[in-house]
Amino acid sequence: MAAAEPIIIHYHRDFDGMVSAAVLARILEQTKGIQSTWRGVNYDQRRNWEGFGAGERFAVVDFHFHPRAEFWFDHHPTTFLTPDLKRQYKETDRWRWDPKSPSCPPMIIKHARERWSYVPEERFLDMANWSDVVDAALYESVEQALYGDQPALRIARALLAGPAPDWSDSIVAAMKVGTLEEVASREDVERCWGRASRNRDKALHQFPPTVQSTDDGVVLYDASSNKIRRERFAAFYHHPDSLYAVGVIPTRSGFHVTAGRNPWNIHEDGLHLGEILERYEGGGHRAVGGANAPSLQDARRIAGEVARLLRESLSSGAASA
Ligand SMILES: [Mn+2]
Repeated sequence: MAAAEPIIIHYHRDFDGMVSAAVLARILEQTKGIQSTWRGVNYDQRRNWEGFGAGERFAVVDFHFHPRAEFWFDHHPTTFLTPDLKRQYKETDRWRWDPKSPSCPPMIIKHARERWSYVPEERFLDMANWSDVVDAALYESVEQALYGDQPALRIARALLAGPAPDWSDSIVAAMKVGTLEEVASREDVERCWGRASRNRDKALHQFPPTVQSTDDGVVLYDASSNKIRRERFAAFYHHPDSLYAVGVIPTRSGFHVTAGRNPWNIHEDGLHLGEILERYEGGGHRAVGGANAPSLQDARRIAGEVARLLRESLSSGAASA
């Protein structure tokens, strides 16, 4: 009998997506004798999602549900692109969705344990734990998020300055066979990490002048200039006592308003940022929200309104307490 055709694992190109691909590739090989190759997916490929992977044998991890995927695992609440796709999903021996999982690799390992009698390797359990930290931003402190030196955090930062999109495929290959320490000490990872670290330092340095106000624990900033580098937690690094940050940032498709809760200074009755941003045709989760604006002027107005709303709610909460 001819060997079965290898399967292509399409993975979300970020730390937990890459670990997911490596873990699944190894598990399929070990438990089912299936060989695989892998490739990163990007959001543009959603446009013809129905035709995605036509004629190939494939799996999808940490990305949208696809009914033709032979194996599929995801934890994103927004995984189903249409109600019809949602109807086609049910948990099976080959598919699993767990929107409560902080990242994707732990659910793949759990599934393989329960359904395929898989006994996980220690290094994959380590990668799965770090995937939760990185994907759900469960860092101990803002200092760890920005300067954490553990192998997983070095790799995650290196990914921010990768040389080409398909570079991640070789990192997945390394994750499939090695430990985080081994992957982090690759020469190309070290080089990208160095570049990404310099970018971080520049971004942190450039942030303070973008701040417009910090009243009532809400940092409002305007980083719309494309000369400003962005670092996700800059506001909370410079303003550790703040509760929220709301800002304007440039994207490839125009200006974006982003709002985030300070993960290291959480107060009890936080507002739902995703719901607030829905009023501006955006969305998100409780702790992070965003919306695209038709113009820079609109983006600035929306950011100002969101900041005002947060401040009003915080100061009325304090008054009634
Ligand atoms: Mn991911």
